[in-house]
Amino acid sequence: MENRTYAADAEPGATVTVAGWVHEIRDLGGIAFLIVRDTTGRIQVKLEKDEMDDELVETGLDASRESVVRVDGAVEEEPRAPTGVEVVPTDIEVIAAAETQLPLDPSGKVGAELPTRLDNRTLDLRRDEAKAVFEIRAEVLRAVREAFRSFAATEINTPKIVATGTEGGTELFPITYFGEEAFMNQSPQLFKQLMVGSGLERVFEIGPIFRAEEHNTPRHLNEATSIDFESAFFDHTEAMDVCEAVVKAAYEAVDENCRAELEALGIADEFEVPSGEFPRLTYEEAIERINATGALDEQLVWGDDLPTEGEHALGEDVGEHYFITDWPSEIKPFYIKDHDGDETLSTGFDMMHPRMELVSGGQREHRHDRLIEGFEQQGLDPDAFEYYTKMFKYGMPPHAGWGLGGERLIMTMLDLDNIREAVLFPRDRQRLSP
Ligand code: AMO
Repeated sequence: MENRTYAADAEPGATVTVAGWVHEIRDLGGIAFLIVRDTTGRIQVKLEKDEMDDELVETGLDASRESVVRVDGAVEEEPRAPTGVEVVPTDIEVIAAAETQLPLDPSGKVGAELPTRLDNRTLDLRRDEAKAVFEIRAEVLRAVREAFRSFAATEINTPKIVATGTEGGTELFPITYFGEEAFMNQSPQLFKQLMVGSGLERVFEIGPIFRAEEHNTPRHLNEATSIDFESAFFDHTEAMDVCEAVVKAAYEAVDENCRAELEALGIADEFEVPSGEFPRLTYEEAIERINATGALDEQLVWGDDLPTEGEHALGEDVGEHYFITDWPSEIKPFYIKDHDGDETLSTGFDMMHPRMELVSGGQREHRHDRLIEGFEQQGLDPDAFEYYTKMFKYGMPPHAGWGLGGERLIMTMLDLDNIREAVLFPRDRQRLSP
């Protein structure tokens, strides 16, 4: 639309064309106000019944809520208007009329349940609160990319249709690929590792991962966004340093550039950028601390995975982002390297928010023979991964990296109850459309 002015940019004295949605009509008798909303905010359009052209006033008054309209007119100062200005119209056009029965109320006055909101995401995202989450999500991804670039990492894109899984066979979505069985990729793990042996050395990817998890929880998705990092000549501690810096960069950018969105979400005052170094607890310390809280009926012993209640108890105890390092090798994937001189202890780590796990990572096994052994120990057929293992015969440097759940980062940052709030069109057990 030529010469369109955003609501937030309308200055007194200007002649403008504004376009957006009918947010509300306030009819006070002799005078009425049409509130038009666009991506920048709202603007009041004045309708004076006795003084203005009848057809113009009627078009304005008859426009149904959420219809798309264009208004030409003069901007005047009006201290009583929500933004201190109003448009005195010379022309109003209803570009796309909305039905009077709406599936949800975009003004937010009448609340709607999450499934209704997700079924009607377009209307839902006309609400400031819902929209704010995705403005922040975009800023987080921008900041994360910038942080990776500052660490000289190259952004890559790897296949999402693959021949084999890497993160456990039960969580794979099978598909048919020209008559052959294939899968949706669970993680760019093997591809990003292959890249550290290439001339790129240090890479990152932001892309979808697919997990056929059966459980339907507020923190699991069947399609999630993974923020992956991998670097040649890094050990697990160096990978953790980058992980911490990237997460802090995301918080700092939101703190600096998303004040209006934080206000819309009602968390502007309490929003805090994590300060100081994230504590690094060993797995052994973690289970001791969980046991000491008394939160679990049974004491954890070496080799146990941390149950969700245990994670919660520890998260409350620590009270900030933290790492859990030095996991037992047997509960970490085949590609994680063991500590030199102790095959039972892995270099794997998790990075936790007090509410949940955000990241898994570690140093990788780069020695070909050991890698093959790892596959066999995990009951995987190394031959199916030959495209990957083969490259470890041609000069694969020591390397480390991690994967960060994008939605979990947003969810914990904004204190959202449900991970689905951070996805436009979530995929879960019940939801394949829209
Ligand atoms: P992992 O399987 O732990 O590790 O995944 C890494 C992070 O991705 C997020 N995540 C999910 N988020 C929402 N719904 C899901 N179903 C889901 N699954 C995972 C979590 C998790 O911490 N290849 C390794 C990473 C690495 O070692 O580099 C991996 O995929 O936040």
